[in-house]
Amino acid sequence: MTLPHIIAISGASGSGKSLFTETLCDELRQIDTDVLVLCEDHYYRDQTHLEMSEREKTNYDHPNAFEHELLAQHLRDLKAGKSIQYPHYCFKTHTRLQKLTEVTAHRVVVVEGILLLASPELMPLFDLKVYMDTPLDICLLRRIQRDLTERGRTLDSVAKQYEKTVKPMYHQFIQPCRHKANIVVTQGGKNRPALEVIKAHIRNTSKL
Ligand code: UZR
Ligand code: MG
Repeated sequence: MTLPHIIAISGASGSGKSLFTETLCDELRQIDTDVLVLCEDHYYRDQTHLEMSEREKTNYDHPNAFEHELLAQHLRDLKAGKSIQYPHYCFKTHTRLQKLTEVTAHRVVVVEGILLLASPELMPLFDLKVYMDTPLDICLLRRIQRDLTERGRTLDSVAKQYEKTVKPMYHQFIQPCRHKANIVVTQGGKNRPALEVIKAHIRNTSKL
């Protein structure tokens, strides 16, 4: 069994991580590359034991909000050729869903999330680290659009969360990890040359 090549796509909320990941993986599949996508968001800690008012106080932009130890275990399992069962998270209730999804080991695993490069346990597991470097005002506009339509938020709640945690934690934890990336991508998910460079790298190094 060939070990999977594990790629981290990190950057601020709204920086274009998901679009970049989706485009990259669609195109890899078109050239018959067996690729699995994992989202750091799925690994937010479960909070069913807390009241809703308590859950709303959690700092979701801090590394401690994630069960990085479980994600690290899953990546180690995939590297060992084992299947994993990853959790799912509900942004409306701030809790984990009952469902688990079982996936088998793939040749390429792409993990996307805001704080992947801030975890000392995860860092050694990544074969390639990508940082999406998108101006914060663009990230905020995207986040407003998405959170209102997909995550059941109001403009007022997005604005408050942004001031309270999203922006300060970006400066404290996300942006300082930029230098740990092998590749820094500007202009978001539609940066064609960046996609081509990463695809070529994957073809050359993952023994496909
Ligand atoms: P992405 N987040 C929530 O708003 N609620 C939750 O229950 C869990 C996470 C937000 C989180 C972070 N922060 O900025 C964002 N806040 O989800 C990360 N505040 O997700 O990378 O998909 O934007
Ligand atoms: Mg996303």
